[in-house]
Amino acid sequence: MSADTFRLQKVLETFRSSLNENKEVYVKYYIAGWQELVTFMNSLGNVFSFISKDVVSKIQILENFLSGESGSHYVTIQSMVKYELENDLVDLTKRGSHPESGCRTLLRLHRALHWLELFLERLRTSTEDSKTSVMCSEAYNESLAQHHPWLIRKAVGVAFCALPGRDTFFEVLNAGDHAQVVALLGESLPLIAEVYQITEDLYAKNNLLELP
Ligand code: 1PX
Repeated sequence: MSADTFRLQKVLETFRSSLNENKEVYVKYYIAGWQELVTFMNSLGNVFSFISKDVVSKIQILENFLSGESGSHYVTIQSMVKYELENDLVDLTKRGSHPESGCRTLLRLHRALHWLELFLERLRTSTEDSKTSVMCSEAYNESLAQHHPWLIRKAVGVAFCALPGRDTFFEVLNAGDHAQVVALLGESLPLIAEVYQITEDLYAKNNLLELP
């Protein structure tokens, strides 16, 4: 199997590696998890490329910080938030001199992680007649949609209609038969939920949940 073949297992592993014993989240593995999901989305077809382009550009922004001269401050989400806030590197109320801070960029991925959690939980508990497009859009309406303008919501709705059916979807997840995928999802979801919750609490504590 080539290195760029998507496997659900790899997503799980990267999110697992992203948490250290102090419950800090490593930016490097967090974005590696997203990179894996982008590979998956690309395999679903061109309708999704406007979504993966946006994710790729956000991964790139964070990677640039990580490999830049202040890179040591960007090792964990916790150190990034502390560093950017202490040095006034975040536009807090409207976009100004720091339109692409690490904090606001990661917040977009963080909100999308919530969508992923809700969607995968639906997939895990779905039955034969469940529709992926319905599961996706329900999860979307409960999470990301609240942060997207009308035009994006429309475009996303169109993309959802192009999703493969449940059986094919299970197959492209590339993690064995249905029962194995369901088991792996059961294992992955608490991890994803934990990474999400730690980030959510950190952002809430610092009043960063509505960054422009
Ligand atoms: C285990 C496999 C499950 C499926 C994995 C698929 C991963 C999907 C990841 C979607 C990530 C979307 C990130 C969106 C970030 C965002 O909100 N960006 C917007 C705001 O950014 P800005 O810099 O302007 O403040 C931006 O405007 C968004 C543009 C593109 C639309 C994003 C739509 C997200 C829909 C989520 C559902 C994806 C369905 C994938 C099919 C499985």
